[in-house]
Amino acid sequence: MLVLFGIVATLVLTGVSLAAVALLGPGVIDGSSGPGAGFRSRAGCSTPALAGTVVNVTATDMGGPMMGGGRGMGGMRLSADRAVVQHGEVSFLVTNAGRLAHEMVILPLPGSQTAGSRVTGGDGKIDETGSLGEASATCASGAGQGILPGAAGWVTVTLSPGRYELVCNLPGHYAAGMYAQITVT
Ligand SMILES: [Cu+2]
Repeated sequence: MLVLFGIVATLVLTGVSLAAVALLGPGVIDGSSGPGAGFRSRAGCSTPALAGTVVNVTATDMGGPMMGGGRGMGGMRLSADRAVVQHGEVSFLVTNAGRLAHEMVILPLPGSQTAGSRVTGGDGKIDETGSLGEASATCASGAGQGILPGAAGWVTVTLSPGRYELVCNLPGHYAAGMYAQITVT
């Protein structure tokens, strides 16, 4: 009887814990600091017709309790739906499918440098010198305060043949894996 009671109690407690995680999880996540904190809007954006070749970029993150404090951030990705683009006018439509604010900055890759090899500074960011443009505004073109979760941002640039790196340069995000490489032919 005692054994049975113990099993039942364990099951009840487990159930309570899971329910607590399910209920409190999102609240804890949204209580974080940083760009987009407190915004839970999943409203999409009506994007305009974009000029030139359109590259769809998706920003994702795992969310979860690890994201606070800028430490232990993993599982963040920036992915493009094409790795090769013809030179000329190129539009990047960046959709934030994550739970944090993100952005996309276009940087040329010098020499044989590969994406993801830039050094992060003490502020958690990489050097953006030489940026050719960025999509970091919510439901708008160009630079802004970050693309909020569920929203999109976009930018149109003219690219010469070469290799480029798309990065999210919010603190810690590049080091957490937010970069993608594209080749312009
Ligand atoms: Cu990011």
